[in-house]
Amino acid sequence: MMTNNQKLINWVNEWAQLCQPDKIHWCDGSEAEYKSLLDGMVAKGAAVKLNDSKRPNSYYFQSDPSDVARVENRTFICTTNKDDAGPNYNWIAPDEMKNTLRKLYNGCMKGRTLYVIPFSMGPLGSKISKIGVQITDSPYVVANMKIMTRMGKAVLDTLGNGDFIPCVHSVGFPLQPGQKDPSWPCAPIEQKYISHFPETREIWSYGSGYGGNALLGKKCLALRIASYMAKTEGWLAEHMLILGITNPKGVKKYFAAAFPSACGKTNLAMLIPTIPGWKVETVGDDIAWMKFGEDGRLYAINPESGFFGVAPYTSMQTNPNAMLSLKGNSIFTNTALTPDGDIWWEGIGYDAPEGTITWTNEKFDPASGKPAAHPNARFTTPASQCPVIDSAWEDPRGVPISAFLFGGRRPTTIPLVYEAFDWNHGTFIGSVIGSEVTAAAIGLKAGVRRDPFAMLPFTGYNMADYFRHWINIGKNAPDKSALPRIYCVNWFRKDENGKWLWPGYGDNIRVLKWIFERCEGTGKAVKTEIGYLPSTDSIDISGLEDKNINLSLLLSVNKEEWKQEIDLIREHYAQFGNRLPDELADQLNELGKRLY
Ligand code: OXD
Ligand code: MN
Repeated sequence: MMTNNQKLINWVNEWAQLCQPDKIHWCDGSEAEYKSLLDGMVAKGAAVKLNDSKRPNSYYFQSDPSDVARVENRTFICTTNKDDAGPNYNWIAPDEMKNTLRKLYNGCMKGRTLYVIPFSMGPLGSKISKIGVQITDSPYVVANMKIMTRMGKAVLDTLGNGDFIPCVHSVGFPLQPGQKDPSWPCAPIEQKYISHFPETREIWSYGSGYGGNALLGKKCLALRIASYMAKTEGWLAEHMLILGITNPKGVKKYFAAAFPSACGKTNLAMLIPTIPGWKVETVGDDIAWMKFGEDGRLYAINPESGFFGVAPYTSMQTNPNAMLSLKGNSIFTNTALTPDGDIWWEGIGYDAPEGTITWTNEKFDPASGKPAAHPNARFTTPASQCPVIDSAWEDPRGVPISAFLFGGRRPTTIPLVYEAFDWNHGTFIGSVIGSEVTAAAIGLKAGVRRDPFAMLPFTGYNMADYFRHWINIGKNAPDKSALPRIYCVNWFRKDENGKWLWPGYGDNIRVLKWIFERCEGTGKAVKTEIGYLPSTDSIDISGLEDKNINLSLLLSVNKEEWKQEIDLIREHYAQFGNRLPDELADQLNELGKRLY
C-alpha cells in the first residue's frame, strides 16, 4: 500500500469486501505498470499491439457491440429531492439507488483484480485541481486513466491525509471459476447504471467499460460532480475547450468555448489559422474549470491530461494537429485495424487497405455500406503530444480567460458571430444554444435540440439552478469589468439552396480575430436587436476572394426567423417552470420587445 490515508484504506477495504475481487492492485502510475497491464490484455486477446514502426507503443481495442458510447438513459443524478435534479435528468433517490447497486456490486469482481487509481483532475498541487480515487476491475480503464489524468503514487503523496472524491466502477461481469473472460466484459444495458450522488460527491458506475461511463474522472467527476461543487463553492466547471490565440504583434489571449457534440470542438481547439501571423494553441479540448484570480479575472485549467476524441473524420485535412498527436503512445477503441497493424477510419483521408478488419472484427467490405469504424470510435492520446499544446497548459494558476464562445449547428437564424450586450445577456445566449437535428438522424423530433451551455448531459443538478449560478457568477464577480466577454458563433449557416455560407475550419480564425479585436477595444461592431454584430468590413476575409463569401448574409438578422426563435426559446424555458431565473425571462422579453 502506498498511503497512510486511513479513510482511503478503509474505503478500499469496504468495497473489496463487497465486490470480492481475487486481488487488489494499487496503481503507481508508472510506465512499467502501464505496459504490463496492456501486455496482459494483449496476451489474453483483449487488445492488439499496433505495429511499432507505424504507431509505437499503441494499442487497439474492440468493445462489445452493446457498449459503444455514453448511455444517457442509464445515467442518473441522485439528489435527495427530485426537483434538485430537474427536468433533464433521470432521477432515483440516493438510498434506493445505493440499495439497487449494492446488490449488483456484491461479488461483481470475482475472478478479477480490483485496481485502485488515485488521480488528479488538473495539475498536481493546483488550487483549482481535485483529487479522486477510482476503483475499477477494468485494466482498460486503468490504462486510459493513465493518459487522461495525472494518476498514481504522486497523487497519493499530494493527497496525504486529505479528502478525495470516491469513484466506484465495475464492468459488472464476475467470473465463475474456469469461466472464460470475454475480450470486452460488460453488463446488459438494463443493468448499466452511471450514478452520481452530488450531495455526497460520490460516483457509482456499473456495467459499462466505455469512455464517459467508465473513465470516471471525465464527464462524471470533472463535469457532473464538479459542476455541483462549483455551484456550492462559487466557481465554474464547464464543457469547454480552452485555446490561446496570439496576434501578429505577439499579444496573447485565451478563449473558452462550449459547443454541443459534433460541432468540431477538438478541431477549433487545435485550429491552424489561414491568416498570416496569427497563432492558436491548445490548453484543452473538452473541459474547463475556472476560478477568479486575485486580479479579478477568471482563470481556467484543463482538468484532463489527454484527449479522448472521436476518430472518424479526423484527418490531415480536418485536424492535422490531432493526427500528429496520435503518432504513438495512444489507445484506439472501435476504429478499424489494417493488415499491417495500424488503425483506419472513415474520413481519415485515404482508402482502407485490402484486408482491413472492422470494429466488429469482420473483414471490411466497402461495398457493404457498413462502416469499418464505429461512428463513436475513439482515440486516447496524451495532450503533451499535441504539436500546438500551449506552454501554459499545465500552469497550476490556469490561464486568464478573455472571452467565452457559445455555438451550435444552426443552418438558419443565427449569424456567424455576435457579441452579448453584457453578462446576463451572455448567460441567456448560453442557455439557449443547440443544434438543429433532422428527424431521421437520431430518432428525435426534428428542430433545434437545445443543449444549454453544451451541458445538457453533464450538469449534476437542476439546469435552471445552473443558469442561476451563471447569473450569480456575474453578480458576485470581484471586478465586473474583468469578466470575459461572451459571444455566440455559428459556423454552419446555410443559404436558401442549402449551401454552407462559411468555409469553417482554419478560416474560423477570422472570427476569432474579430473577437480578439473586440477584447482589445478595436474591433468594430453595430448594435442590433440580438447583440453587437461585426460590421461587414471588420471580418478579415482577405485571401478568400475566390470563395465569394457573402458576409452580409452571414451577418444578417432575419427578424421573421428570430420571431420563430423566440417562440422556440419560450417552449424550451417552459420546462423549468418558476425555477427559471427572472433575469433570463427578462432577457427573452427584452429581445421580443426589440424585435417586435
Ligand atoms: C465527449 C462528449 O465525449 O461530449 O466529449 O460526448
Ligand atoms: Mn465532451
